[in-house]
Formats: sequence, C-alpha cells, structure tokens
Amino acid sequence: MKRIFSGIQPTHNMHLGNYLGAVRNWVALQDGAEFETIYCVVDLHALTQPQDPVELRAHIRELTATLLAVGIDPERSILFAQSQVPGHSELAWLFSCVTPLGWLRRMTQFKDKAGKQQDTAMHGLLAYPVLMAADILLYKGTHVPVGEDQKQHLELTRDIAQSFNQRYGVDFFPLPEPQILGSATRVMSLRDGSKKMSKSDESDYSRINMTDDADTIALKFRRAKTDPEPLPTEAAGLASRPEAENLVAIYGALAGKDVGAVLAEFGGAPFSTFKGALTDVAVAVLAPIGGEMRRLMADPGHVDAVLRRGGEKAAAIAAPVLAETQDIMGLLRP
Ligand code: AQP
Repeated sequence: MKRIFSGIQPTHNMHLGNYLGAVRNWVALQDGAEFETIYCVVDLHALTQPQDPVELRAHIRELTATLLAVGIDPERSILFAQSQVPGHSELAWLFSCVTPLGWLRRMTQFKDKAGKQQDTAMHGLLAYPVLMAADILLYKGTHVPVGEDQKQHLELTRDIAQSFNQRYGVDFFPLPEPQILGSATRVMSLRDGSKKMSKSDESDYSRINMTDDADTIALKFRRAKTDPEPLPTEAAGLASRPEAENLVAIYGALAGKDVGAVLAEFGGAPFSTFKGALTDVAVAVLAPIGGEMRRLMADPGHVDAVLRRGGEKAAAIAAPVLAETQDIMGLLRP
C-alpha cells in the first residue's frame, strides 16, 4: 500500500508559501486514489524553537482549522497533532541509537539554524531529522511530499531506515520516496526575493497569511519589493530579477497559469497594474478559505474533536509498528 505522510509546524499560522508549496498538494493527493494520506501538525518539531505555551496551543488549533478550511477532509485523510501519539517520541529515541552523530551535524538546516553557536544550540535542533524519520516510519510511510529544503532530511530518513534494517537483519522499514509534484511553487519573501517566505520572518510584510483580509493582502502586495522596470514579455527577462520572478510565480500558481501565459498577459505592464491583478487573484483564492477558517475557529470543540479522532486513527496504525520495532530490538513490550 502507498502511504503519504507529511507535516507542518504550528510555529504560526499557515502562509501562502506553505499553501502553494505544500498543502495545496496535500489536498490533491488526498483527492487522488493512489495514496492513503496522513497529515500531521508537528507540534514537537515546533518546540525546537522557543514557544510561548499559550500561543503554541492556539496555533495548533488555528493551523488545524486552516488545514480543514483548505480542503483536508478528516474522513479521507488522517489529520492529527504529533504530540497526541507518543509513539513519535518513542520511535525517535530508538532511531537515535542507530543514527551516527556525524549524519546529524552535516544537516544544512542544523548548520543554518545553529550557526556558530553549535555548543549552546539545543539537542532538539540537532535531533530534528531523527524525529522526522520517526514521524514517517511510525506509519511505514512510503512517499513524502517534500520541497527542496526538506530533501536532505528525507535522504536521512532513508539512511536511518536502512541502518535499522541492516543492523537487525530485517526488511522492516520501507525507504520512503520523495513525492515531487510539478505544481509545487517555492514562494519567496515579499521583502527579499532571495529568502523563502517563512512563518518565523520578523516582518509580517514578508508574507501573505492564509487569514489576511483583502485590505491586508492589497497593502502587502503594494509594499512588496520590486524593481523599476516593467514586467518582461519573456521568461528569460526575469533572470536576475528575483522579486519580479516571485510575484509572477505567485500569480501563476494562484491563477493556474504558467509563467509564459502570465507574461503574455502582463508583459510590458508596470508593477502597479500587475500588483492590482495579483491582489484580485489572491483575494479570490484566500477570502473563502479565511471565511471558512473563522467559522471553524468559532467552534473550537469541533477542531479538538477532529484532532482527537485523527489521533486515535493514527495511534491504531502506529501501535503495532512500534511494538514490532521494540521486539526486533530485543525490548520487552509494555
Ligand atoms: N516559502 C515556501 N515556499 C514553498 N513551500 C514552503 N514551505 C515552507 N515555506 C515554503 C513548505 O511548507 C511545508 C510545511 O513547512 P513547515 O511548517 O514544516 O516548516 P518550514 O519549511 O520551516 O516553513 P516556515 O514557514 O519557514 O516555518 P518556520 O519559519 O517556522 O521555520 C513544508 O513542506 C515546506 O517545504
């Protein structure tokens, strides 16, 4: 059976980058017949950065409501929060005993986030990819939709699965494959076309949040960094113009058009004209999602019930995998 596992951190609510780069594809994968889909609000991963406990709990609920609002259907996908299934932490410990430290120190994300402070960085930051391997393999996930930035971590998941299988002479864990979808878009910051749009960017003007209203979306696009030239008529004209390239890519992803078609329509136009059209298409996509999310948040009991049911379904798949792992490793079952 082909099984997709993917997660999103409740570090803040979802932004347009998370949606166009990942979550929109989650909905497409759920709606296709090829995969069983498991989607997780990875709150344990969020703890690798300092979190205010009250805000974290609110973000877990808000993010879940947003996932429901964009079309994740808890009847067709398993949707839950990572901390609801203790097996994630337990399997991560077991995997940490078959994962050499050198593999973790080499991870680009660790090097970027820890910088020169590797000795004072938290162990959780270093161990993040081991927990990610546990997230996927606890369900024997076979396919993981990943962006460029997560490819290295998925490679490590495969290495950990292989290391476990080899050490114990079993063929127990699958080696999960990256599921690359053509329609995924890497969305860059609206303030700096060389940085990805990110929840943790200090400036809210760097991103479009899924909950932004029409006025805020218009203001953020108006303020988005651009250059003085009009839009080119050919894709080649976007080279060395990262901010222009980003806005064109966002427009294309939202309107379902490729870059050539967007430039055929707007080539030669000034940014003021293009930004107006970009706002219209963004509002058309995001306004109904924001409305649905606010409706769901008015009934937090419903969101909690969805997570509870999802957690039960996830735990039912996880329990035998964890028990068999413990058996293979020579532990006594609880
Ligand atoms: N800018 C982006 N463009 C395309 N895809 C993106 N993703 C994140 N940012 C972009 C994809 O969204 C999924 C969930 O991401 P995550 O919550 O696990 O964490 P992240 O990649 O670290 O995202 P952020 O927004 O930058 O969060 P913070 O600031 O908390 O670290 C992933 O599939 C990711 O590739």
